[in-house]
Amino acid sequence: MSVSLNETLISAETVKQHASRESCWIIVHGKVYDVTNFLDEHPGGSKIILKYAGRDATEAYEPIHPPDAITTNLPTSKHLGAIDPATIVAVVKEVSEEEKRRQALLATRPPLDEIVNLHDFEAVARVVLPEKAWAYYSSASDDEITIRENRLAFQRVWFRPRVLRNVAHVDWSTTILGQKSSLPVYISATALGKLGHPDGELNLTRAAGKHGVIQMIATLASCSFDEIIDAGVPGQPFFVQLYVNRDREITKRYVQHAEKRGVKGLFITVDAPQLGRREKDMRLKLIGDTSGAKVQEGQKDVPKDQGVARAISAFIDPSLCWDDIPWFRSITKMPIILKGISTAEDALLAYESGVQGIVLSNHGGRQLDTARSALEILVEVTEALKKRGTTRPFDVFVDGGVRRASDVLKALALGAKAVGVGRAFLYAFCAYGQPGVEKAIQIFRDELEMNMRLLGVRTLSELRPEMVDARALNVHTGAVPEDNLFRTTYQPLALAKFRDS
Ligand code: PPY
Repeated sequence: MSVSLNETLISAETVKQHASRESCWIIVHGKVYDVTNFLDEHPGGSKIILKYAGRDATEAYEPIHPPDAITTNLPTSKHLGAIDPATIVAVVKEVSEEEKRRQALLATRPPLDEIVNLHDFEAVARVVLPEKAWAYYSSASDDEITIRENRLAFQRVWFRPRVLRNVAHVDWSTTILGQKSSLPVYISATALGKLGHPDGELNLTRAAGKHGVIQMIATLASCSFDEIIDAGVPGQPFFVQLYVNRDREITKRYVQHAEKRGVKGLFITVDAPQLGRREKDMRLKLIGDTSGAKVQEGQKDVPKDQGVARAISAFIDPSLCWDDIPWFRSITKMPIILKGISTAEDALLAYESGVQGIVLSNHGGRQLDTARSALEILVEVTEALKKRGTTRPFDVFVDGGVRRASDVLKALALGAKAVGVGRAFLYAFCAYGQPGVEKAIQIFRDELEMNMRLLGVRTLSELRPEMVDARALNVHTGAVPEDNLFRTTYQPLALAKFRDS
């Protein structure tokens, strides 16, 4: 905690006297803020702030806000000063039973060199993550059909390998939006990284910088945008994912700041005008709330069963539409990519709108349930774009369910430029920090090398649609061998629970 010379010092006792809806002060990172007028504006609702009224809220604040969220959202007149260090009574924190259990599990996790595939990270993360973090990260919408289909779709595509092609040397490097990438894979945006690891998204940044992989920074990352960029090595390329704010000035500032800091691509999320209902997340929030103290009756607040994500998504603008694209073009020169396209019709509209590319995505199965997999959409999009005839560069990316280099090669053979991987990298750092992410990158390399040799391609440009048989892709029935690793990590949805009597 740093206190500057001319800063007002406020005693802990004084802060404690402002512990109500009428006057609500909180401490975050050693600074005292008056959040009384902000209570009803807080995207997560007032209740959670009131729980920390008159005391230090840093621990609750940290995982779900970038460090500068409070300073940028509160007028400076509400920045009251620094907490007087002499008045802080050391709080001996009781380690919760869950935390003790977690620490014990972390100590017995498999050593990193026993991790051989990306499913392993998920299996470890599921055990060592705090319950809320696992619920938030792993959940998908409604019956979670799409999240499972995302995996299954890859298994409905079969390889048609070529042989005797001298594959002594294979090279899987590529360029993505003009940026060199050591893999045809980029790290896709996932939010709230500090729920799962104290360093949050910086684990991704450091590993990506070391291994020449591109990271897409999430609007709702736990680490601030600048913290992430500053953690990069000189010249490290980044993309940024954008949730469009109802207040377009905020969006404009964010986008232009990203461009100024050298970000190489703007990925606008277009599949989330409202956040999907993720029941694992919602249920846990419900249980948590009923055991907590009733802070305030009858207050204007977010419904208590919304889950972590829905609670903080109110700022996202549901009125975003095709007519807005020229405005985005007018505020930035970064390539614009629309993330969350699900049909050939919209792919063509995107092309006509002048953007530089699209991500075929169902948001990791977290938005419209029973939406199709990106791979299935890819086939119709590639065909539609070919039929139309494109006369300028227009890149098609896919994401969702990628766990193997073979998945990546199938997508590239069917016309994708590169593939986004979100959860697998997230689970890698939740389980093992930065070394986990590095290991995940290494696994992609090893699998790419083997699969490219066995498929008979030396460079990614040698991949052809004829190298896969995708005829079964849009057949949504039929038996296929079971993916046992995925099946054992997949946590089935839970039904309503009786209260303990
Ligand atoms: C998601 O959870 O799917 C996200 O895209 C991130 C997010 C987190 C919180 C609110 C809205 C979106």
